[in-house]
Amino acid sequence: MLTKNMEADMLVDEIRRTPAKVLTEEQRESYWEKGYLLLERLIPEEWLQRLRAATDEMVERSRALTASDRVFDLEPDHTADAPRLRRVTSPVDQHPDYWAYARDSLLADVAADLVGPDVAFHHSKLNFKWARGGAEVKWHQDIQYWPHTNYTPLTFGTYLYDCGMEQGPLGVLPGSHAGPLYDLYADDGTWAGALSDRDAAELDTERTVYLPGPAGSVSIHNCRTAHHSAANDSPLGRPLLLNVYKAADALPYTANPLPSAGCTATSTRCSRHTRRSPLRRSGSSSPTSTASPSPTPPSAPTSPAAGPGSHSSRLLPLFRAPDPDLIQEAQHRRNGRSDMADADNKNRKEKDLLERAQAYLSLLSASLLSADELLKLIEAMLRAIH
Ligand SMILES: O=C(O)CCC(=O)C(=O)O
Repeated sequence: MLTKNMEADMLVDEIRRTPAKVLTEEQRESYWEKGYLLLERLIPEEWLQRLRAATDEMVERSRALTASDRVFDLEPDHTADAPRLRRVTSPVDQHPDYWAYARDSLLADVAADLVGPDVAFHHSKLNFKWARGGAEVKWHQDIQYWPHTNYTPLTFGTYLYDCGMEQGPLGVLPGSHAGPLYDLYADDGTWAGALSDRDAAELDTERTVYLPGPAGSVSIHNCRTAHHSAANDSPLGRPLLLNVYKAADALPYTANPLPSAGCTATSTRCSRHTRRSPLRRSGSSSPTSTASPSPTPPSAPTSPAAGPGSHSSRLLPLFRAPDPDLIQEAQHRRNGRSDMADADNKNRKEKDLLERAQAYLSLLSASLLSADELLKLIEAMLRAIH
């Protein structure tokens, strides 16, 4: 029987066979070993200027608000004159430059270096950590928020401005991605989204590595890596743009907590299957991008003759058997959501199921998933739901 570690090693061996496009071999070995990376000054000034301008627009828009809504999460003392934004949810839906960045910047290529050539976008958010009091983020792992069929999801944090130690940079625990999955529920069974104080006290936090960096630096952490960030008591804010990607065959067990209206669940950038699963904005009738297809590796199957299922021997090692821990997590989350009685939430759930069905079908038609794998996935989903 394959153990989880053997599966992870097989996955990494598989990815190693595709030469990296952006990272050095040392960098990707370091990510696989430690569960994080910091790429200083990765993002060119041109992108930073576009992202900063978009971010200024978000702050301007927030001035008109007196309470948080589904997009803008405000600190309690937010006012029109002195805005204090905590977070913009799914910024890719709020400004085209955030989506352009998620789609066309180097990030997806870096993701491909780490999780294999077929990469999908999952969600984004813009965390501000405003000057003088921007709040601490407690220790947590990400995968419990959005359980998937494997552990390839990874978060990229782009610093739009310089971020020193005083601004509350991300802090990660090296190697924790290979350690236990922690319970992010409070003792009374409610979702806390963070380790209990008891579990956090057991972490070897002396080993924490903080990831400050100049503007344009990008931190990357695996979805199992334990991480946190301290409060920002400095006079400078810390806008951090977070984009989550995953291997295209990592499929969600649960609804996306930050579903994006603007980009469909089929927003997949596949270097081996270039253009068969095009990037598409919902509502637009044609693919918006033929740009930045990654060079097709010499051994890659490019012929349309490669029909559904023909790549399953490549994909099988990546496609794990449903993980009992994650199924349990999915059940917890389903129970947590069962009291979402209002019609709005019901519609969102239905929309999400539809999007997922579309995503699975597009993976099937792009030959990223065999019919057998699709069946296994549906069975796993049904088990998680019932
Ligand atoms: O904004 C931060 O400092 C932390 C963000 C984070 O931990 C997360 O999004 O998972």
